[in-house]
Amino acid sequence: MEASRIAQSIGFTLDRFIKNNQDQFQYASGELSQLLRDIALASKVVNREVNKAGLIDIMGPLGSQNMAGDDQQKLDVLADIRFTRALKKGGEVCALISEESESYEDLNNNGKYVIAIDPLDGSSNIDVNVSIGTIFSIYRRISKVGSPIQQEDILQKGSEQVAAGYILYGSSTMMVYTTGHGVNGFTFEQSLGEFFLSHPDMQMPDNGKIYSINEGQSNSFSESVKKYVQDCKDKKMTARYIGSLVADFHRNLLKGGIYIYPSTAKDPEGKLRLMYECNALAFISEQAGGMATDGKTRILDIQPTALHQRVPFFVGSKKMVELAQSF
Ligand code: AHM
Ligand code: MG
Repeated sequence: MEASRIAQSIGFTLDRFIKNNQDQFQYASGELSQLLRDIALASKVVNREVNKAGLIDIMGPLGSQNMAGDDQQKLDVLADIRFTRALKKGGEVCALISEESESYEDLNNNGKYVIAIDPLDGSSNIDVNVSIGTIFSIYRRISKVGSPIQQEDILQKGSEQVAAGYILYGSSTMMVYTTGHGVNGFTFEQSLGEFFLSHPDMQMPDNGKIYSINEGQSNSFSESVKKYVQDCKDKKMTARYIGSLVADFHRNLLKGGIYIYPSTAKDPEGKLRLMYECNALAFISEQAGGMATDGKTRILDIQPTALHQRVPFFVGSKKMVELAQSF
């Protein structure tokens, strides 16, 4: 959709926007649209839980079960349950890969899509009222609909994503997603219970002044990463690190910047997971004019070999990521 048409849609609800743009999907049968709506719905439920997170301890003594009879769970587990339930009910997804489960889950053999999700990322920030996020990647299954799931359906390269996005639970709640036709951001209006298009056709500045990396680990960075970070300091850039990937990425998407999680002594392959953390943000960054690499290879070109595979991650403004890679 051209920029002017998108600009005219500011204020559209997410539902209406998805519907109006359904013809962009290669296989426009409405299922991918429904899947995006299912994700948005589950995210509203999770948003509600996130917002009352601080009350759980206060309300805890009332009993260990909530009104639905569920045991009270940690928020990340709860978010996993909410998304899994919504996707199971929706029926469009045949297999679900989640940070919270060792193996993938078969949802519906007649579903056309595979989804990889980190239901609630930024675990260290959950209990301290700092922004957290949900990250998702959607693929079309390769095997025949109705047949059992195959390994090839599960371990697809990021370049095969048909849609990807994140939900940021921050000072406001936002959903940002792409279906390969640019990136659009929607802000949640709490009292109406709706996401509205607030950030049409998002573009990542080509260059920026922000670098985001956990410098506490710098002793174990490679020489090249150390040099790049020193270069950022020499150029008097600004360090910003929330420790919540979605929040750090979102800020850099809007303002221009680079996010780095390199290999360290503790995590030689980096800490972040290719399938449900890096691929989605790599797809979004490229769609917004940015770039994502593991230092050598384009993230979207990496063939996954395991569900929970980790990769070093450099993502953000194109010129900054190119420069980091050149080091
Ligand atoms: P998680 O999946 O356990 O939440 O870990 C992922 C998070 C990212 O959101 C964040 O960017 C990174 O871990 C922070 O790690 P560190 O505390 O090592 O800097
Ligand atoms: Mg995570």
